[in-house]
Amino acid sequence: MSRSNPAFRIPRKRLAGMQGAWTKMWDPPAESNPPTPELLTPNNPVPAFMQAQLPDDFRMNVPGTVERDLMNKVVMPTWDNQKELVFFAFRDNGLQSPLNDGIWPAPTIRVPRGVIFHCLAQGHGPKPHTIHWHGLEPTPMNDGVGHCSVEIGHYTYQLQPNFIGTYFYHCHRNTVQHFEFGLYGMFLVEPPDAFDQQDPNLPNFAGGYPRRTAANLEDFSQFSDKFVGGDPVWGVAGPFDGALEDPDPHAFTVEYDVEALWVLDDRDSVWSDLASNGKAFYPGGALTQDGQLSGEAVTPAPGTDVQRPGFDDQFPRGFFHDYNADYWFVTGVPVPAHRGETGTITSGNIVPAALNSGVAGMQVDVNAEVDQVVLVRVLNAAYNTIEVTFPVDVTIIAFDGRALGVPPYGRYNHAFELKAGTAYRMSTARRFDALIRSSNPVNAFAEVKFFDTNGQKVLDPEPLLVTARIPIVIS
Ligand SMILES: [Cu+2]
Repeated sequence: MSRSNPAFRIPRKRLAGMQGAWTKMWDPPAESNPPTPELLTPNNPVPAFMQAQLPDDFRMNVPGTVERDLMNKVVMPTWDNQKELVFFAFRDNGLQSPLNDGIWPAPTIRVPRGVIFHCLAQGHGPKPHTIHWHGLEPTPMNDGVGHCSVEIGHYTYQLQPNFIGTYFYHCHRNTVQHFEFGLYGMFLVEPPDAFDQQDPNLPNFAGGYPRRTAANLEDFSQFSDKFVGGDPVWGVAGPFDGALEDPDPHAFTVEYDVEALWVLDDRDSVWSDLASNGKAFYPGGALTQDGQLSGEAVTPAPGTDVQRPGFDDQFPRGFFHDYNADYWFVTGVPVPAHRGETGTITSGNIVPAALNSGVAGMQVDVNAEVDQVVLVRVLNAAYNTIEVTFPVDVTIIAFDGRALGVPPYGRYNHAFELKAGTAYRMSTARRFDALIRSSNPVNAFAEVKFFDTNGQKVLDPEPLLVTARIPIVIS
């Protein structure tokens, strides 16, 4: 297919005269509710789509704008009822009760490539916080890295997602604490027309499946009926008249029937126990001579302005190296295992449409039909290294939000087959997208091995802590 609707073009700005917008910003905004530089009118169709499709569950408060409230406390009993874990959850302010009571991981943001995306971030509790759009390309003020903080209050983030793929968003202040406590969610960039069709009688109903994601599957004949190619040099040596990618919105994409989200995370319940004592974490808590937490502010060096967050933080010495995971999760579903054990997550987990930008049917454990195309999106949200092993051959189509073999970076990489039983190892915050298409029934488990990376010496083996099993049923 080919489409040349000019609306699918992404207008690009010239850098001349715009250097300031691309210069790293080293100081946070001085005021608590800073204005968004160069604020445009958002044209993200998803909030209106959600309101139309989910009138009982979702209300759009600001036109075209996604909302995220930070620091909503969620307390979740562990699977063995031995502990209670505290989460610093994001909340979608448009969600109606009971879904707005606190969700972890946060509701998944889906957005078409190329739209002007706005997110109104608001906070509770001690400031400051940010939202960092991990792997995306906002301007510095909108990037949400530590020194560009949103003082709690509100700020409208503005960005334009340019590449179809799997990303996530997270608070980037005191990151090891705030990320570890669950201030994150997924951010999925879809083809430009992913939310255009709103007729539920049509097969590409915007709230269901099949959907499409970026891939180059020219060398994989098993996907030939689902794959659309494109101009391999677009944006590289080919036309570059203001469009970053081929004007065909489906160029270098593959259609998939089933989508599964694996957000792989670990928690240290002792960190959770200390959550009520903010000074145990940030800022100012200190170790006394006998190694106890004093709760007192560290005496600043002479002339030091201790009011500059991000510059003068004084963490208890070594505290954030003391991480001993004892609970594990797959997309919020507990892994019923203690250290040294193997646990299988429950079957039949479906992400509600209201927590997935109105798209119904996203799975955790995989339940598909023979010959269907299954897309598995995987994020390592643990504070440790993990290994993922599939029971069937899979095709790896993307790393870290960039589709392999797809312009403009496609010259340097390509999709590849990962054979059944081959471990795929990944560090914190990394993502990959895998396709499964089996012509035979499957009733097996993917395995996720969670390791203890912290404190390792170079070349020392990382102890295996727990193995999680994720059911994969293809019938
Ligand atoms: Cu935070």
